Amino acid sequence: MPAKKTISEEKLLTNEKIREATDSVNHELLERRSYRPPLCKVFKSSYTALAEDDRYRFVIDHEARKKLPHIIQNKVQRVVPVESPDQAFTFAYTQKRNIGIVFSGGPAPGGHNVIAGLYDAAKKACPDTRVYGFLIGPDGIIENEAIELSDERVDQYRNLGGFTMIKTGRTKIDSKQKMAHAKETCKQLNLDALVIVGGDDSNTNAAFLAEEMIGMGVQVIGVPKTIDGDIQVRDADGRVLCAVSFGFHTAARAFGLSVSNLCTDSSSDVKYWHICKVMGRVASHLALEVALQSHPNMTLIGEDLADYVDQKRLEKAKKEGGTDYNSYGMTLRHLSRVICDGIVRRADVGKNYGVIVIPEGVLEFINEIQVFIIKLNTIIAEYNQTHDTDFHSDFPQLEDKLEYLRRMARRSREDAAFTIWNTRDDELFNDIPAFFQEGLLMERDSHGNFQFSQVETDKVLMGMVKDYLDILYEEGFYKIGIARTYFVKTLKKEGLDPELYGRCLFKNYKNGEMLIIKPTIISVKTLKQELAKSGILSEDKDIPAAVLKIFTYSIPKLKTQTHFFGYDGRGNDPTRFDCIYTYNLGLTAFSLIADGVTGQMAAIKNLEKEFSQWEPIGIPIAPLMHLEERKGRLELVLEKSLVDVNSASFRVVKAFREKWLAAVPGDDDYRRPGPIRFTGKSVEERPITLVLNALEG
Ligand code: FBP
Repeated sequence: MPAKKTISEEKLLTNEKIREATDSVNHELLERRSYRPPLCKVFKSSYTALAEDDRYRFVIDHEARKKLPHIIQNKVQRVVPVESPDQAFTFAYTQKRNIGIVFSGGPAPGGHNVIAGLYDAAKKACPDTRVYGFLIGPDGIIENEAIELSDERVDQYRNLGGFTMIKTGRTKIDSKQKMAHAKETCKQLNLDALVIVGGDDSNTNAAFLAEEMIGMGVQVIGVPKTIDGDIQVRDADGRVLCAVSFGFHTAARAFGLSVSNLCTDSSSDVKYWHICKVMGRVASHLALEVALQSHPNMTLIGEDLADYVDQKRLEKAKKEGGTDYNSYGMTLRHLSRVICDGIVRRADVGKNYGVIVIPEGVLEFINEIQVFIIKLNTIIAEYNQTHDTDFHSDFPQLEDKLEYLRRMARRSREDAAFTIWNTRDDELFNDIPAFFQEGLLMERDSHGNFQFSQVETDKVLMGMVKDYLDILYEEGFYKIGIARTYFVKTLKKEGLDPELYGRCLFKNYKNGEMLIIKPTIISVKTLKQELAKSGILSEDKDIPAAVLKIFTYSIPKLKTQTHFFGYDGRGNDPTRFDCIYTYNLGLTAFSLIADGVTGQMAAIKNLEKEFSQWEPIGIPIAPLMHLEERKGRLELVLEKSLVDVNSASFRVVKAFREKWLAAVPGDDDYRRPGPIRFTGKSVEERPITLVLNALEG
């Protein structure tokens, strides 16, 4: 064969086809960037005003009333069109402004469109208005690190995922000094308004900044962001004001697709259990949506576990005339048993594979772990306060930290004094694996949140699952079921009588479709004993190869693959839902600014309905705040919304548990949500949880 001609590297790189194939600007990117999201009806009007909506009530926390006096009376505002504005209105609306915007917390798909919406609306009202993007989160405000946004910069990121344009960070503006710096920055940039795009903690920041800067005339507007989906706002009467934060839909669709792909793979090569940890620091909304998207065999929902009541235990205590408080909530051990039960039942029907979805924050709902988290938060916070130093710098190694705890326990014992860490805590803590101890002792984030994303929750749970499955195997209760037809065929091939052997080997030979080896047979030795006992085989004879083959086949080997779905979904390009939602959020934020309010969160009501019914509103942030344990003390923060175990979406998932576990012979019930499609028809216009929950109003 003649030698192939090689092209020089220079020619290779200047080749038109190669340049086109490797260009970072591809067709999809251009198509995304050029998409213009539709506008909510009210934004078709050139001017918008706000109409106070008195129908909504909130139960106000006394601490919020004390700490946020200037914004606590804020009401829900509806954005309404103004068709014939008077001169004074137009003058105020179109005045030149300086507006700052910042991303705060983890990225969420759609953030760039919030900027685009705000930018477009601000420039349309007054082309001289300046929009600044603060860099790398709230640090950008504290240190006055900002860039002025331009058409080119904004156009470059329209409809694209990530927070790449101005980056993000998790700094909390929680000290007088940081607040003073933030105020100074606003003064230096002559800001009229600041938009904070963030989750519960960032909107808490927004409320405090709004309160602080009200006298300076700087308006502060929040925007509900987080893939976790835990910013959902209802008023005191349960009316939905904000059904979900932006980014949730995209992340859930991305995770749903990955989990679905694993369902396909696992049911093809039938040898792995895929353990999928799905982000959601506390709430399990993402896991719930992923379950609806892809129907994995098991999905744990943290809120459901916390709601668990051990009725048997409770009844027993009642009979003895008492109450057993340990009956409430699930322990780690019990949870591992629940998982084992699913694995064993699928194994019984020959399915030695499957997919489990575990929410990242599941441990927060397990009693004993929650106690550890709170105790350790308090210990670390108290240490830092007393010594005016940092616990983690003083005790960098796990062993140092453990020694500190040991000393505390010893002190409590020797002085017979009450301390937060006692001998029992220490003993229980020493029982857990080192990597998990390390996780529980890890540094909290700047808002005092436990960093679940860094703890190998799946490893902790699956470690316990594997241990218990070993026990179940030893006890003879964990076997792989064998199809009757396969058994009969295999034995007949060797000239053996399936009836004779079947009755001896299986516990359900009489009527089972999937045959399960008797619990007494757990080894070749016990197999031989059973055959001998039935008079089929004498002690000195070898077990027939076909029987041995069947027995070997019945021995389960649990092979797991673990996956963490989080950062990938956060970086996904937004779904059409998130693109449209966020662009309109940006427009709403500008309406709130132009109409002069502060301490409000831009939101869109009726997200669960057709787009034509979407209503841009402002939600007062201060009335949504409550006290929460952070770094060992109670702090005022925006209340997170957890999965409601009485909601339609949860009840549907619960009702389908058995069906999706599919511990029956035959096919699994996996669902293929398909890839996220930006163009063309897509059935899933919005999260399934939203659609289901809306059915109940
Ligand atoms: P936000 O609440 O800031 O949106 O972040 C949520 C989240 O994505 C969680 O799901 C996850 O636990 C956490 O961020 C991970 O944080 P980090 O990016 O600091 O690792």
